[in-house]
This record gives sequence, structure tokens and C-alpha cells, in this order.
Amino acid sequence: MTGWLIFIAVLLVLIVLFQVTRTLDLVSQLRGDDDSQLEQTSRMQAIALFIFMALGVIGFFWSFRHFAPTNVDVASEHGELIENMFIATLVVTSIVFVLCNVLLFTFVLMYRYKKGREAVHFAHSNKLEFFWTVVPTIVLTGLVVFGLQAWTRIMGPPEEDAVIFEMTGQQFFWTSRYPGADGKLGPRDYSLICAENPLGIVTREYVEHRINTLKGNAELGVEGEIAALENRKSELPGLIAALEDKIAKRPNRYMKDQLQEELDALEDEMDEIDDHILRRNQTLDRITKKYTEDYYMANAEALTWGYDDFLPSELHLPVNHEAIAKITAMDVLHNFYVPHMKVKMDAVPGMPTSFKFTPTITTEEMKQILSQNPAWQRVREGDTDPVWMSFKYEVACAELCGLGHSAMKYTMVVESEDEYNTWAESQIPYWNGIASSLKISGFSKAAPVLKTAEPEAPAATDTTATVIAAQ
Ligand SMILES: [Cu+2]
Repeated sequence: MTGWLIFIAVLLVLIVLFQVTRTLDLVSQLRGDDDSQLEQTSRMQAIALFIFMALGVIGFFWSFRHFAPTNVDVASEHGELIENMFIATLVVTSIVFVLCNVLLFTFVLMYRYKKGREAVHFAHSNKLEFFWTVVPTIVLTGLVVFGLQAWTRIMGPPEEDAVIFEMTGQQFFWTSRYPGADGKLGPRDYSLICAENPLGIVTREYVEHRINTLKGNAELGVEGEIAALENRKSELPGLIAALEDKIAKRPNRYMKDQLQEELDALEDEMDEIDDHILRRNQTLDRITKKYTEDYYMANAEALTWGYDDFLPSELHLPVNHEAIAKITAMDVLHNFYVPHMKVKMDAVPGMPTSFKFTPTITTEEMKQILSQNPAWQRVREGDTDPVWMSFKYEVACAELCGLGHSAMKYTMVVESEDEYNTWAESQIPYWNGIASSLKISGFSKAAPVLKTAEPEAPAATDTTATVIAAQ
């Protein structure tokens, strides 16, 4: 409120000053006494402008201090680099900003109109040209070199033992994946994306399974999605006709409305079913054309990488250990952003990006740091503990990606190397969870060979059939 009052007061003062100068101008014009009046208004304007500049510069520094976040510790090595670069840029630009403004307004004041004073005119000055070319060149080169260094440290080749993880953005959640013991992420193929393989991880067994579930396999008792859809398509006209008949015979208004809704749903299904069949056929076509014996021969090794990949529900990273983030998206643009680490990268569909960073503060250490911060000492309503106790590093989506954008959060835990190893070893490879439900025939009836810390793969319930029926 006071802010607004000050603003309005300043505005009124400016309007008054403007009106006064205008009146003086008009008066001097009427008097025909140009020079002395002009000198006077020039002086007034110059002084007013100088005050404006002084207030502006003071306000600039005040607002910077006032609104700057307090006690935000940068929790990664590469974030520190970005932070330093930001501060260096800010220092340079602040110096230039203050210097330019002070000079500009001082000159307005010093060289304002005075009777008999003439401006110096020169067409060319080598000294001046040299000065204003060389100084910015040196400063900007410095900033660019600084930036390039940071760029190579963030984007350059990773250390050999770096922890790799992959983040896939999707409306409106993240899916993370770790490469497992082999340190290599299995290849992905969008044609294989399915409810039970959300990332489309490629293994020979899964390809076989996907072909079976699309095409059907009498030997395994799998009907096949395409055949199921064709069946449904042949059923629909009969169902629709029967419903129409029912509606015609029912005089009851309420029942009629209900039946009409059912009929609408069936008609919608009828409209869409050809499209579904076409898409399934295209997928089947793509898969069978790509995954030939030649392909399996040429990619034998890569096709084993996906066996021990695991998809945890939160990210874990060891402290003071380089991490590589591989970022991708499945639908629209997203952005992988960890504010505390000052790391950020666009997630672009069809264009995997990656960068490295080294966390330097564990989640527990960060909690201790935040416990000293008044903003984190408050207790939320209905809670007994202060908010710092439930602190977790947050991964956010920093690209407006649709209605659920703000819900696109993920958790990152930074811990000691030992804690990280224990966690990683306890993770169950993704395929272990669903292997027993895969419908596979031909070259291998067995589930994929799985490298795992667990002695036995946990038995998965046979969800494949219901998952597919539900699609
Ligand atoms: Cu998003």
C-alpha cells in the first residue's frame, strides 16, 4: 500500500515539474525574452534528470539486495560455475550501467544550454575509436571465454565412472532410468512403447512378445490386439442396431437418455476403430521390418544392455561424484530443471540431450543448512515439524508443457557413495518385474536373461493380458 502511495506521489511530482517547465517555456515565449528563460529551464531540467538518475541507480542496487534470495547454497560443482559466471556478468554490466548513466546525466547537466556556448565539433578521433572498440572487446572476450570454459565443463566428455541416469518427460510426469550393473542404457524404440514397456526399451524377447501380442499366437493362446479389434469391429453394427431398437421401443424418458449415451459411446468407438486397427498394423509392420535376423546379429551386444536397466521412483545420486543426465521427451517440449544444482536442460522429443554435473551437498547436509534459515523454520499448518525437515531436492519441469505442467515434479536424493551403492543394488531390473508375464515363443521360451542383485526374480502377476485388453 505504502509502495503505491510513494509511486503516486512521485508521479504527481513529475507531472508538476513537467507543467512548471512548460509554463515557464510559454511565459518566456510570450515575453520574447528567450535566452535567460531558456537557460533557466535547461538548468531545471538537467537537475531534475540528474536526481532521477541518482534515484534510479540507488533503487537498482537497493532492489537487487532487497529481492535477492538469501541463503541459497548451490549444491553442485557445475552450478557453482554457472553462479560465478552469472555474478561476473552482473558485475561487468553493473559497472557499465552505472558509468554510462552517470556520464550521460552529468554531461546533460554540465553542457546544458548557455548563451554564447558552442558545441565542440570534431569529425573523427582515433583515440576515442580505439578506446571504445578495444575496451568492450577485451571485456566481452573475457566473458565469452569464461562461458566457453563453463560450457565445456558441463557438456564435455564425462569421467569414466560417472553415474548415468536418464529422464524422460511426458505430459505430465517424469520417468527415470538407470543402466544397472553394466553401466549401459538399453536402446529404445518408440514402436515398442506399450503399457508394460513405457519407455520402449528394446530387447529381443520384448520384440518377440510385442509381435505376439499384436499379431496373435495360437500356440500361446494369445488372440492378438489386431484380431481383437477386428472382432470388436464386426460386433459393433449388431450392438448399435440392437440399442437403436431398444430406444425406439422405450417410452421412458430417463431410460431413453441413458441408452442414448451408450449408443453415442458405441458410435464413437465405431468411428475410431479403423484408426486403431490401422495404427496397430503400421506398428506391426515397422517392428517386423526392422527386427530381422540380420539386425539381431549386428546389434547382439546392444540388445543385452536393457536387461538390467531399472526404473526407480526417485533419482539417487552419490555426492561429489560426476553424474550424467540424459534427457528426452515423449510428446512435447519439457525441461529438466534442478534449481538447487543450477542445472537445466530442454527435453526435446526425438532429440536426446545430455550434460554432466557433480552434486556437492547431500540431502541431509542441505537439511542442516536450511535449518539455519528462518524461511525454512516455519511449521506448516497441521504439521509438527519445521519445513526444513522434509526437504528434498526437487526436479521440476521448466517448460510450460500443458495443463498439468506445475505437477511435473520429481525427487532427487543426494547421499554418500555407500548409501547410493546400497540403494542401486536393491533396485530390481525393470524386466524382472514383468518378465514372467511376457508371451514369448520361438527362439526362446525363457524370460530374458537378467543380471540382478536379487537371487530370484520376483514373481509378477500375469497382467499382460488385462493390460492389452484394456488398451
Ligand atoms: Cu513438462
